[in-house]
Amino acid sequence: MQLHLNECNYIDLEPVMRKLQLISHDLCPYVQRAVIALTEKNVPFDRIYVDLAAKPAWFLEISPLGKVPLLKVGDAVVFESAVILEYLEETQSGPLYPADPLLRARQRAWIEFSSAILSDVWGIEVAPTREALDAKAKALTDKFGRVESELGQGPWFAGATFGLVDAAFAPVFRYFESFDAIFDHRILSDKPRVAAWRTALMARPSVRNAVAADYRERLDRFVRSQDGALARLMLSKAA
Ligand SMILES: N[C@@H](CCC(=O)N[C@@H](CS)C(=O)NCC(=O)O)C(=O)O
Repeated sequence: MQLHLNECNYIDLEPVMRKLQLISHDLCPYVQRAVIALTEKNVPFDRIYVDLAAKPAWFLEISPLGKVPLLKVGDAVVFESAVILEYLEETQSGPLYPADPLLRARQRAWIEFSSAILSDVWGIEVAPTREALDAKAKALTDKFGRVESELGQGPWFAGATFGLVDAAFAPVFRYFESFDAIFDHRILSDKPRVAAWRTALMARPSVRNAVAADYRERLDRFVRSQDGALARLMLSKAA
């Protein structure tokens, strides 16, 4: 379908009218960001899962970095979760960013910050030694100190309205359901605003339903498979 603007210009509406496809992995927090935003905006989409331990040729062909998520819009591919969030914001109704450019810029920056947090979280999952794990826990404690200072009265990052920063941070907190059961990390201790935000996020239906019902077992299996310091703590807890 083409929308004619004048004699020689038109916008091709085909891609935006086709059902979106999200190329996913069952544990990926960056995928969850996109799922949450799509759900909040009531956008129908198909989810296609890829085995990242044995990436199929079709996936390697369309994923420049060999990573998920990918959003397929017709034949076009959008990669990088933060860019996918931006694209959804620009093309779908139900705004998840404020209108003010400065507020938007600051929210984009906090989404970037959540990616730095996810990187430390990954460091905890795969840390080979207790020292490496403790270093990542310390880095996370400091970063969440920053988040505590930034948060207001809630319930969401920017106050009364759920937004993209919430979608970006929610998958971070999901890890803490596992971490809390494994070791006394104290990363989120003495941070009442972070604690309240976490509770609100984990109760949000778009967040709860962004993963399969057995996500926790799958994550625990993954941690065990890494055979690192966290896996050893997990085993000693179970013994
Ligand atoms: N910066 C990327 C990170 C995505 C990412 O790290 N995805 C992981 C899974 S959670 C992945 O696909 N890893 C496969 C690999 O690195 O080989 C984004 O925000 O989309």
